[in-house]
Amino acid sequence: MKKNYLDEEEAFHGDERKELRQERKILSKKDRSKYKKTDLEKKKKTPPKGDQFRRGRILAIMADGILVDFEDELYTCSLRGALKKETLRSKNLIAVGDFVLFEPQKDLTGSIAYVEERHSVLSRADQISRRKEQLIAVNIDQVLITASIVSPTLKPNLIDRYIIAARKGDMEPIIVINKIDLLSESPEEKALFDQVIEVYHDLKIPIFPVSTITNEGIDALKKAMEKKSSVFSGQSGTGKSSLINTITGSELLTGKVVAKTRKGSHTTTHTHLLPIEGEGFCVDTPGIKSFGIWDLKEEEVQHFFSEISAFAEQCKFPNCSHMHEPDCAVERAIEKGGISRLRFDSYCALIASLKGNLKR
Ligand SMILES: Nc1nc2c(ncn2[C@@H]2O[C@H](COP(=O)(O)OP(=O)(O)OP(=O)(O)O)[C@@H](O)[C@H]2O)c(=O)[nH]1
Ligand SMILES: [Mg+2]
Ligand SMILES: [Zn+2]
Repeated sequence: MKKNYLDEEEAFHGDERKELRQERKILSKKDRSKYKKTDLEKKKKTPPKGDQFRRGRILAIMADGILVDFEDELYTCSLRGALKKETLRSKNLIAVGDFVLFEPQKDLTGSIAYVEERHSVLSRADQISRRKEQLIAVNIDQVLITASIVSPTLKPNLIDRYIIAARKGDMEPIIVINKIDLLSESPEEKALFDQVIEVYHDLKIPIFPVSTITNEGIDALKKAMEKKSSVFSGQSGTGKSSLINTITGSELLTGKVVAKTRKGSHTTTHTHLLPIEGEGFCVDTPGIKSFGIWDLKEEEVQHFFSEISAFAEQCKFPNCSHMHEPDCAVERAIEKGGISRLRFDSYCALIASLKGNLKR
């Protein structure tokens, strides 16, 4: 049986139940943990001094250690005990893309003593408990939200969730529609493709139609990645690893899309960072099934759907949910085409999923 893509991370970060127990214990000792937390934060701001430390970047987190790059030499590192205690609040303390101070050994192992402050964070709500933030990659400039129309079938919902996660984490969202070579066969799918292009074009979110088979659009995408750090995210099978191979000439493993279900086979099992030509980096991530946005409140959602909030000002009720109230300007705009049905469906699904979370 194929290993679940999260297994490697789980193996590294330890038993979920144990973590939850520890978290509960900490919450019950609120005052002490508050004291402890500020203490740790203070410690975090002052990097350790000494000639033994080197500044490296985390390329990958594997079951057997953290891969740190220092001047093109790769070190397999562990975390110092003092740092480990902090993992109790977020699921993982360190992430791919982190800059760290570590003490290297001659056998290319090392221990990480300090994690630098991050300028951006891509994270999700932890899949199992939803009560922890799971870091995907950090210190990244842009999220390349990778989708395909036909195989796998498009999930507009997922695109909109990634856009919000990117903006919350201080990154630019960019949409990549891969496998456009498959479009010519179906007029319906072509119509959906045209609609998607128009929707995000109107929202001024860059969108790149590409194909690794015909190489259409690849040069334009390459240009957008120059001198930037980019993370490829999206469903399994959309071609994230294939795109990275095409762009960097690397030989990452790629996998088949199951014909019957049109779903990818979770080929990439862990997140890793690699350099690209012309001073940039890119990060490959495992395809995901669902994406919960970390720390998103229901009342915040509308703010991330600018076209909906623009019309909402004209609704009769200031707290209109746009789902059943009379005299709703959003409803009118959907009918007249001012708001796309795709986006409104995403909006409703997101609100519904947040309500579901609250109940639990
Ligand atoms: N027709 C077509 N197939 C493509 C294209 N790009 C990638 N593929 C195929 O799509 C399948 C999945 O590609 P991957 O690169 O493994 O997809 P991924 O997004 O990395 O998937 P995970 O690692 O499972 O998340 C492979 O069989 C690729 O050959 C494309 O532009 N057109
Ligand atoms: Mg992959
Ligand atoms: Zn309304």
